[in-house]
Amino acid sequence: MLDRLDRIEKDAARALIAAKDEAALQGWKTKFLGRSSELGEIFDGLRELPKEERRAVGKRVNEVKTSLESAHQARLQELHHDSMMQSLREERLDVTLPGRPIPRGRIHPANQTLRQILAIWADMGFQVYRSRDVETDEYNFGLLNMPPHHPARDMWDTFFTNEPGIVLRTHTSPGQIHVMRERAPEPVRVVLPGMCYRYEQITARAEIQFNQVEGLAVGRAITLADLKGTLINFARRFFGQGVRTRFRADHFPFTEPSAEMDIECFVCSGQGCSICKHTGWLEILGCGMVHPTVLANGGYDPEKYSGFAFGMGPERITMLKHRIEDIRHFWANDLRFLEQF
Ligand code: FA5
Repeated sequence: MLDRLDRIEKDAARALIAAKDEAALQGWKTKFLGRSSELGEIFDGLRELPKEERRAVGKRVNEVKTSLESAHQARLQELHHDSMMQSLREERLDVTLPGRPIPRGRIHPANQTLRQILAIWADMGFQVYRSRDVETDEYNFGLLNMPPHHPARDMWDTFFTNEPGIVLRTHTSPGQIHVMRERAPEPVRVVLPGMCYRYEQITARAEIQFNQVEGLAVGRAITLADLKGTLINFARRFFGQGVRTRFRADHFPFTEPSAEMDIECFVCSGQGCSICKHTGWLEILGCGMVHPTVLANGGYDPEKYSGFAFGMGPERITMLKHRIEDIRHFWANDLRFLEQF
């Protein structure tokens, strides 16, 4: 029996060296130390041995068991250590290496201005109203006091679609009718931002696609003084408190009277330069008192209600602000341009 125990010990030692991973080690443990192992069998049979033999075998079997258990523990630690060393070797990480810069996106300069403009109007109590890009001829022109064949339609070179009577809006003004028809007879104070489309010759100042921000206020006893005061307030908030402004009479079929608003050229401080075409002034928007016919088309009685409206171009304003010489930069997607903002 003692020889048998010596043999078990030797076999186990040999097999332990061959166990190269934790799964193999677990198999080894079951085989040599498990309940149905040879050693377990000897333990179970101890009671049947003659008394004098039982002592010696009992002592030896306990020795072998303890020695196998500590050998197993040592081997387990060895395997853990090996696998840790291996992962340290394979997953080496140099934490002192400089990081790779992640390219950061930016808000498009036109949208930066658009957001700034809308934030100011929101602060002044104007709600943002989104209106559609594709319009009917009636809304883009007719309801704005330009019936078919009205010569003023020529002010807006239009993209017509294959669908008769459907156009790409040439300005945000048709949104005025949508808002009024939705809100009448309640008072209105809204701004309408969005893309406009014109079949124009593309030049340094004119694109075929550009943003406008329309404004509309309708209520009782709104006057030209309200229009001027509100727009001057906006110009001061946008361009700075000291900005000088002026209004020039103009014509739009949907406003009466109509005007254009200029700010003093900030490049030459009104002295005259190439940016302001030597006038000392820069045009920033068109405006006027809503025409009675347009008020009526919107559902308001022009005898009781009045209102003002305006339309400005964020790209042109951005050009003035950042002295951008060509509007084509806006949609050319040239990173050298965009990264400057
Ligand atoms: C209009 O479109 C009127 N609907 C504005 C208006 C609204 C007047 C309400 C009265 C009451 P105008 O065509 O001038 O007006 O355009 C207004 C602004 O849009 C211009 O001042 C300019 O900033 C911008 N804009 C016009 N055409 C272009 C273009 N081709 N490219 C870039 N911006 C343009």
